Amino acid sequence: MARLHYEGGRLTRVQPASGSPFNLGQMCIKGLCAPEIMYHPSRLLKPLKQTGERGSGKWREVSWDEALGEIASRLDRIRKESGPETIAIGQGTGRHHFMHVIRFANSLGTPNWYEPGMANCLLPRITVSRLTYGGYPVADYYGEVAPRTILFWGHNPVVTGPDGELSFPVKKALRSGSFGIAVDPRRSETARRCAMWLPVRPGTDAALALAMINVIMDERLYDREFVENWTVGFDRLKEHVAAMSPRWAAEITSVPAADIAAAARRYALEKPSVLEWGVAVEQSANSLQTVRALAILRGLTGNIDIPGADILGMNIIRPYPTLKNTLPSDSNKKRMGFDQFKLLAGFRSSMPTAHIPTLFSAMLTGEPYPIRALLIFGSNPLVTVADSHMVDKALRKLEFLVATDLFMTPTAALADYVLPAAFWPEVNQLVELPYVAENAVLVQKKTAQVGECRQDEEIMIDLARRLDLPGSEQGLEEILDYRLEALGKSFKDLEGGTVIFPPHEYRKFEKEGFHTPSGKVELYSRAIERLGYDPLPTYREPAESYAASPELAEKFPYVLTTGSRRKEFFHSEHRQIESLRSRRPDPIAEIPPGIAGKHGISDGDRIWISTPRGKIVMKARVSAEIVAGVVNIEHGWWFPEKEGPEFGLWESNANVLTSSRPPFDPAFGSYQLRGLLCAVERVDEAGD
Ligand SMILES: Nc1nc2c(c(=O)[nH]1)N[C@H]1C(S)=C(S)[C@@H](COP(=O)(O)OP(=O)(O)OC[C@H]3O[C@@H](n4cnc5c(=O)[nH]c(N)nc54)[C@H](O)[C@@H]3O)O[C@H]1N2
Ligand SMILES: Nc1nc2c(c(=O)[nH]1)N[C@H]1C(S)=C(S)[C@@H](COP(=O)(O)OP(=O)(O)OC[C@H]3O[C@@H](n4cnc5c(=O)[nH]c(N)nc54)[C@H](O)[C@@H]3O)O[C@H]1N2
Ligand SMILES: [Mo]
Repeated sequence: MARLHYEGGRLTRVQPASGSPFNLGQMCIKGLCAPEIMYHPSRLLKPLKQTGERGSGKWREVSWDEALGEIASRLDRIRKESGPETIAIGQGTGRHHFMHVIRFANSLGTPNWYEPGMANCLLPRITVSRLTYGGYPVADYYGEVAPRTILFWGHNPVVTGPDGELSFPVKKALRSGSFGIAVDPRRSETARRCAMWLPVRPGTDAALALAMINVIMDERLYDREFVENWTVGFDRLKEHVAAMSPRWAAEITSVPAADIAAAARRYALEKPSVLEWGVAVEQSANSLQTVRALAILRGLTGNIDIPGADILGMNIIRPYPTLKNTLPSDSNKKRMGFDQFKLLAGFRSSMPTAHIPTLFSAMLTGEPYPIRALLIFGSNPLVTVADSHMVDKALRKLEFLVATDLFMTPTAALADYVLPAAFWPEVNQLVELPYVAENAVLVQKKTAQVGECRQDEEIMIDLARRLDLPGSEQGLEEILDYRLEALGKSFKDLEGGTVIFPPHEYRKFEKEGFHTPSGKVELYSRAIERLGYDPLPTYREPAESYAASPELAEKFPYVLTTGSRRKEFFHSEHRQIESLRSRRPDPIAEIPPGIAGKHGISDGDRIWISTPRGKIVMKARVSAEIVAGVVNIEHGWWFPEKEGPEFGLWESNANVLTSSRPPFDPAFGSYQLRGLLCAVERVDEAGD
C-alpha cells in the first residue's frame, strides 16, 4: 500500500501508506524505486514489429491497431487451420492480469496456458490444502492472538514477502516474541531471526516432515480432541510413519535427530503455531508428498482456523469470471499433460494449466501435436523456465511469437511483435491480500499513462473483440464491478488505496465442517488415492543425489539449489535499474568453506558451476552458514547492458543448469530446481 506523489503529471516519489495492517508503514525497496522503473529510458513505449528475421533485432514502431489487427488475423488463421489448442498463452508470476489470461485462453478455446510457477510454485500448496482441509490457509498475524511458534519451511519471507506484504508482520511477530524455527539449507535472513535453524539437505524436506509426524505420534503430542472430532485416517497415518524416526531422517536430511524432535515438540505444544511454507517445498519431483506431509502437521496439531495459527480464507469478493464453461470438455482433454499430471492439468486441478516441459517439447517436436503460436504476457521463460537451451530451441521453432512486457528481454527479442505493458501505477485492479486466501482486498486505480503502454487485460479484451470471442462484450470495469457486487459496491465508488478487510471469522469448520469429501481434515486422502497417487505421504530421494545416482555424483559431487530470492530483484527483472543493480551488480553463488578450500576458491572469485546440462559463471561468496557440500545460486540473471538479442543470457542463467526431463512429480509435474548435482571450479583453472 503506497502513496504516490505526482508533479506535473509525473510520478516523483512513492511512499508507504501509513495505517495499513499489512506493510506497517514500510515498503520494499523495489516499490520505492517505482519512478525509476516507470520512466526508465529503456522502457517499451510503443508496439514493435520485428522486420528482419526473428531475433535479428530489427524493429519498426507500429500502431496498436496495426499490431493487434495482424496478431488477431494470424491467430484466427491458426485456430481455423489446426485448432485453437495449437495456440499457447504464457504468463508470469501472479500479476494483476493472472486470472484474465485464463479467461482469454478459455474464450479462445485453448487449454494450453501456462505460468512458470504453477507446478513449481503455489499450485501444489493450494491444491493439497484444498484436498486436505478444503481451503487455503494463511498465517494469522493480524488478529488479537499472536502466533507463539512460527515454523518457516523452505521460506524466507523477510526477503520475499510473497509478494510484498508479508515481511513486515513476520519481522514484527519475531521481534515480539514468537519462537521461530527455520528449515533451510542456509541461514537465511529469516533463519537469522529465528531461535532454531534446521539446516536441511536440499530436496529432502519430506523425510524431515515425516519424522516430525513420527515424533508427534510417538510422544502423543497431537491435539487429541481435534484429531478425534475433525480428522480421518489417523490410525493409518500412525502406522505409516512408525518407522520414520528422527534417526532415519537425520541420515537423509543431515539435520540432527535431537533437533528434529525438538522442533516437532515446539510446533505441536507451543500453540498457536503457524507453518510458513515456501516455494522450496514445491520445486522438487516429490512435491505432492512433501506438501502433503507438511499439510498434515497442521491437521494433527489442530493449528487450523484458530486465532494466531493458520486460518482459512473468506472469499470476500466474487472469483474472477474466467469463462471456464466456454472451454469444451474435449478441449480440456487436449491440455498438455492432462492424462499424466492429474492435479496440474487434469479435471481435479484447482487451476488446470499446461505442463511446461510437455508444452515446450511440443513446440520443438510437434508431439503429441504441434504448438504453432505463443502469446506471452509478462514472463521471461528463457531465463525462468528449466533447461534454457531447450526453451530457446522451442521458441525459435514457433511460427508466431508475441511478447508483452515493460522492457525488451531475451525472450521478447525473439518475438514477431513486442507490446508495451503498463506498470502498476498505470493499471486498475483489485489486489487480493493475502493473494490466495482473499481475506483482504486492495483497490488500486490507474493514476498515470506512460507512452502508449496498455494494461495486459485491456490488450486481451481488445484482441478478444477483434476475434469475436465469447464474453468479449464485457470490459474490465464491468468485470471488476461484477466481483464487487457481493459487497454492494462498484469499482467507480471506491477510492484508490481502499482496503477491504473484514474481521476474520475463526473456526468456520464448527459451523460448516471442512470443505472436503469427509467434512474433516483428510490425513488419509481417498481423493488422492482414487487418482492413483499415494494417499499417505512418502519420501523419495532426488533423482540426482549420492544415493540415487552415485556415478553422476562422482563427476558432480555437490548438491545444487537455485533461486533463493534477493531483495533487489524480482526473478529476471530489475537488472537494468541502476539503484537496485548497483547494490547487487553480480550473480552470486554461495559456497561453504569446505568446497572453497578444496578448489582454492576465495571470496569474490569467479567460478564455473556445471551440471550435465551446461555451465555458467558466478561470483563466489564463501559462507559458513550453508550446509556442507551445498552450492546455492541465484536465478534470473541476464545482462540488459550487453548486446541483444541474447543480452548475455548464456553466462550466468541458473536454468542453463536445470533439467526439463523426467522424473517429474507424478501428480503436479513439478521439476527439480532445488536438489540437483553440480561441480564447481575456479574460472582461471579452466584457462579462461
Ligand atoms: N532455477 C529457478 N528457476 C525459477 C525459480 C527458482 O526458484 N529457481 N522460481 C520459479 C518461480 S517460483 C516463478 S513464479 C517463475 C517466475 O517466472 P517469470 O514470471 O517468467 O519471471 P519474471 O522475471 O518475473 O518475468 C516477468 C517479466 O514480466 C515483465 N513484467 C513485469 N510486470 C509486468 C506487467 O504488468 N505486464 C507485463 N506484460 N509484463 C510485466 C518483466 O519485465 C519480466 O520481463 O520463475 C521460476 N523459475
Ligand atoms: N525480492 C523478491 N521477492 C519475491 C520474488 C523475487 O523474485 N524477489 N519472487 C516471488 C515468488 S514468485 C515466489 S514463489 C516467492 C518465493 O519466496 P520463498 O518461498 O521465500 O522462496 P525462496 O526465497 O526462493 O526460498 C526460500 C528459502 O528456501 C531455501 N531453500 C533452498 N533449497 C531448499 C530446500 O531444498 N529445502 C528447504 N527447506 N529450503 C530450501 C533457500 O535457501 C531460501 O532461503 O517469492 C516472491 N517474492
Ligand atoms: Mo513463484
